[in-house]
Parts: sequence; C-alpha cells; structure tokens
Amino acid sequence: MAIGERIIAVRSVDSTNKMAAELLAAQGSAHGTVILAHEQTAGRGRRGRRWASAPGLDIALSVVLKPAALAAADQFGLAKLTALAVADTVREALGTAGDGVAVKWPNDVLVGRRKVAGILIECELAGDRVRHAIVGIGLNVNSVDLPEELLATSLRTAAGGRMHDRDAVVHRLLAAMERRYAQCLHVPAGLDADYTAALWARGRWAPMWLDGAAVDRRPVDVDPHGRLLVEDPEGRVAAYGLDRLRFAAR
Ligand code: BT5
Repeated sequence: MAIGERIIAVRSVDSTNKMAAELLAAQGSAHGTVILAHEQTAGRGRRGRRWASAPGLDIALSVVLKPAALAAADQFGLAKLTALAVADTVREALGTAGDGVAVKWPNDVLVGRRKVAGILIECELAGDRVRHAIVGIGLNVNSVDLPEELLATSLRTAAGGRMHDRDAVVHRLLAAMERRYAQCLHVPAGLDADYTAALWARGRWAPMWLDGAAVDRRPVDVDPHGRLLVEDPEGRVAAYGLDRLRFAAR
C-alpha cells in the first residue's frame, strides 16, 4: 500500500504517535497507514519534550512504515527520508521563498533559523531488521502565534501571512514521503547526497555543546549511523551522536 492510501482522520487525540502504536499493537496496521489529527492535545517531542500545534491550523500526523528490507543499522535512513520529504513539501509550499529551507541535524526542518517542523520516529526492531516505524510529523502550517522563545515559524508566517490549504499540504507531504521512501530503499546514495546538501550550517562554524562544553564546530556530513561529522578548529573531523553533541541555540 502506498503511504497515505489509508488515512485515519481523528478529531482530537492526545498523540498521533501514541495512537499509531496502540493501533499497531491491537490490529497490526498496514504499511503506509496514516493517523491524522485535527487536534492533538499532548503532542510529544523527543526525550519527553512537548510539541504544540493549533487545532485545525497545523499538521500533526503519524505514518506507519514497515520497511521489511531495511537493516536496523540503516535506520537513520528513515530520519533522512522524512526530513527531506518535509523539506520538499515546505519548499513547494513556499515557492521561491523556500530558499532557506534546511534540515537541522538530526531532523528538524528550518526556514532560515526558525523551526517549521519536528519529527519523532519510534522504531521497533526485529533482530537486525526494522519491524516497523512510527514516523510522527508536526508541521506548522497556519499558526501565527507560536511563542517567540521557540524560534518557530509556519508556512503562513514564512509566506508573508498567506493561508495554506492544510489538506492539500497533507497530501503533498504524503506524496513526498512515498517518493523519498522509494529513494531510501532503491537509491540510498541519492538520498544521502540530498540529505548532505540540505544539512543546516554545513561548512559553517556553529556554536555547539560537546560533552557539556561550549565549542565551535563545522558540520561536514553525517556518517552511516546518523552521527554528525564535524570539523574542529584544528581541522580534525570526528563523528558524534546526540548523546554527546548538540547545536547551541540557533
Ligand atoms: C520534535 O521534538 O521536534 C518532534 C516533534 C514531533 C511532533 C509530531 S506531531 C505528530 C506526532 N505525534 C506526536 O505526539 N508527536 C509527533 P524535539 O526535537 O524534541 O523538539 C521539541 C521542542 O520543539 C520543544 O521542546 C519546543 O522547544 C519546540 N517546539 C514545540 N512545539 C513547536 C512548534 N509547533 N514549532 C516549533 N518548535 C516547537
């Protein structure tokens, strides 16, 4: 089944990722099933953080993927394909205003310095394979009053106030997911190259936290495990996971 061929639309739910997990456990949803919420009351970010979205204005959805052929070791491909599908959709929606669309490692989507979308991927492994993944996407579409401290934006804000048709954006996003999913399975080198090209702050010195210390590092690429490859001021390149490295405030 193609991604989005079956959409379960709900009026209000605590979290689409949580609902997708419950449905998977109860009835083993098919690959490509989408849970789309009009309103999400307890949206989840990573590590217990919260995700805010305005009822009816923004997108909160989860996609069930069953990438039978994907090795567990390659699961960062899911983060890449999702971030790129979201970035494709944002660029398409903004037209020429979409110039500054980038993927902030590991998978925030930014317009300029501002976060327009967040992604939460929950994977279940079976041996050395990915049994299924729940890919949660929060995309700010028509919100205009996101708190300034979030350094967020929406398609509407980035487009100078123009409202966007939320359903049309959902369908473009799911079509982009399907394209990027096929690329991930069949042309992974192309996906890797596109992710590298979209990487925010690539080739620029950026303030970061490394093992709790403030440092300047220059992002170069990601490695096959999804760790960020960064260059230090002495020209040495090393790879770090999120357990050790993160960007300081944008
Ligand atoms: C994320 O986490 O960015 C992943 C967000 C995933 C949300 C989707 S919505 C559908 C699905 N169902 C769920 O329950 N979740 C997924 P993280 O990188 O941890 O970023 C969270 C941080 O982003 C928060 O601590 C805030 O600082 C910021 N934030 C919250 N809401 C935001 C928004 N609408 N726009 C921009 N930033 C936001």
